[in-house]
Amino acid sequence: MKVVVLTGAGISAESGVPTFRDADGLWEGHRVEDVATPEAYVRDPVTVQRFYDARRAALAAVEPNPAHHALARLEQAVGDQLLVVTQNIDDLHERAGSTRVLHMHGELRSALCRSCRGRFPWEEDLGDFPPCPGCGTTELRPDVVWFGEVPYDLERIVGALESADLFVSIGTSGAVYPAAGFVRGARDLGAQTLELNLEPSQGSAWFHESRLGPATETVPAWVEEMLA
Ligand code: BV8
Repeated sequence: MKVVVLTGAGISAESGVPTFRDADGLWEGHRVEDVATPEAYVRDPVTVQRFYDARRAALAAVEPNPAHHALARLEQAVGDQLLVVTQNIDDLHERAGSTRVLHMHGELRSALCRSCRGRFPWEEDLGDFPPCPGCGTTELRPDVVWFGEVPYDLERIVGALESADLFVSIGTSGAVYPAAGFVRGARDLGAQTLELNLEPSQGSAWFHESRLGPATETVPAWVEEMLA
């Protein structure tokens, strides 16, 4: 049974990582277009760097939750039959022990050089524009995929969706493409589709089954079923 799991901000919500649209649609107080587009970076690199420096530093204050740990347990049991594709830029899947994880929207703990396109593991701030370890220029930016940019690993993801028997979506609103289109693709290619979310997502109609509730309850319960 080949399983592809797509995760979004909802799986990290109970760890204390804010999800995306707070009450008035602001992203931690910023309009998305002011912090998560290449244009925003060119317009005001300092604000964008500070936004991601704050999110990178906040990783130290959060821990993986039972949903992350359950997926790591499932990988332990089924190995390369499982692939986790995450829209999240936090490192909680890996800290829970998952190794087969694709960060299609990038990672906070990585820096991308706008000059040499090198990608480097990164723990510290970028707001002081440190020199690139590869080419020495001060062109390092957060290694995240901004709106209008092409997500990472799309070929591997599409390949996995093509051979998936089961597609499971956890903690995502289904608002952002191409991730929001994966359920239709998987279903059209013959996979069973299951949604584990706090509330119905924009793509709920495409799932064979939707289980509503907090991820720390629904994900361990689903994994126990898979391992039974
Ligand atoms: C691209 C990184 C070309 C940065 C992010 C088709 C139609 C319309 C528009 C488009 C389209 N195709 C492309 C677009 C444009 C755009 C897009 O989709 N716009 C939207 C807004 C309409 N897409 C792009 O620009 C993409 N690039 O298309 O390039 C291309 C594409 C393919 C091939 C060639 C070329 C790039 C998009 C990536 C942008 N970067 N993140 C950063 O993080 O700072 S997106 C970011 O927002 C996240 O990564 C994630 O993807 C999205 C947020 O969504 P969620 O994770 O779902 O979070 P959200 O808060 O919305 O929802 C949380 C859910 O969890 C809720 O449902 C809630 O109920 C649930 N929940 C909450 N708590 C819990 C819970 N569930 C369980 N338990 C809980 N406790």
